[in-house]
Amino acid sequence: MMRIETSFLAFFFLLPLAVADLRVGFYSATCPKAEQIIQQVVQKKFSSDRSITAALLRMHFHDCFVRGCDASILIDSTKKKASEKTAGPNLTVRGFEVIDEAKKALEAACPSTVSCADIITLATRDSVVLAGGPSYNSPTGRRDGLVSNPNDVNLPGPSFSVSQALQSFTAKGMTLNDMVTLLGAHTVGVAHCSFFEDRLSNFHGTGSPDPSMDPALVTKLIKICGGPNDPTAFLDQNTSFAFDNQFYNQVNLKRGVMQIDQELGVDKSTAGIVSGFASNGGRFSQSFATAMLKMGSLQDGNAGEIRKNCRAFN
Ligand code: HEM
Ligand SMILES: *[C@@H]1O[C@H](CO)[C@@H](O)[C@H](O)[C@H]1NC(C)=O
Ligand SMILES: CC(=O)N[C@H]1CO[C@H](CO)[C@@H](O)[C@@H]1O
Repeated sequence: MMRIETSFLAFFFLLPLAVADLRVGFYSATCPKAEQIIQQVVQKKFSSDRSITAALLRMHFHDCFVRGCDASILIDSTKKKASEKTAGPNLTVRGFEVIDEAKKALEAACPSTVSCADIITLATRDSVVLAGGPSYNSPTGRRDGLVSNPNDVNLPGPSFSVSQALQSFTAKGMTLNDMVTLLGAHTVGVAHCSFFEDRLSNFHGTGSPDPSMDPALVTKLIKICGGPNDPTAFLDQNTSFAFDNQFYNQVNLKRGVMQIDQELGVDKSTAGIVSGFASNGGRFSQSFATAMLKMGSLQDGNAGEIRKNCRAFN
């Protein structure tokens, strides 16, 4: 009895202090048009550049996996202090201008009310719908973090095995199924050759390409990567701009571009999940919405602020 009461008290009093209270419609009284304003900015951007879906998905992932979803990824470095943006894996995160545009419109409508962390979350959600992905209600009420440190950035790499990658996900309370599902975001977007070139020839010192890649894809990618300035290739070689389950179908055809993607089809622990999603797009959509909500709820426990400018602390 004593123990139950103690843990009940701990739950009741410590939890609300530790994490922001996320709920659907957090801004319905304080900024009723917030979600609509964000959706309109994303829609406008999408109509001229469909690659914004990929940009925002990756930004959201990188934000949430470093200190929780707190917009730490948006902070610009200053002469005095480097931010997360200067860490290696940031290199090619993009889409910052869309967040800026939404923030500007929101500050005009309801100053100092809507967090940059919620803008990333909602803009990502909306961009996925525009690309044909699932629509879901997203809880809001995140606060913007007060720290952005390149040394905190410890993200999985493109040549990781399934078990290596899984360690970063389980460290965040996410499961193998969550990881395979979220990697389905690689159904849109591109990767620079430097992230997969090791697979195209002399893979692991063998003198040959990665045997788990379709030889026709090897030939195609060698051609693409022969260009100057680290070119890019689509992660989903079939429906590159559609948010669908084709990524998994491509993996089953040995057409995963990055090693981690193809590993999902090779590893015994994940191959079945890949086949399930490849054959059932509805199941993938549903699983994706659930996993995105889970990723979007990652918090590091510090209250934070509502930034006026997403690129700088107040
Ligand atoms: C084991 C986990 C993951 C690894 C190792 C990984 C690695 C990478 C790498 C190396 C790139 C290429 C970046 C570039 O060349 O610019 C990339 C792109 C991308 N990633 Fe991941 N990723 C992982 C998980 C995720 C998750 C969880 C999401 C979102 C839910 C995501 C969404 C994306 C998207 C959409 C792109 C394309 C970005 C663009 O077109 O600009 N990734 N990823
Ligand atoms: C490409 O995607 C379409 C639409 O989902 C699908 O019907 C087709 O089988 C796919 N083609 C290949 C070669 O995977
Ligand atoms: C957008 C951005 O700030 N990218 C930075 C990523 O990190 C490299 C160095 O590690 C910087 O040169 C980029 O400016």
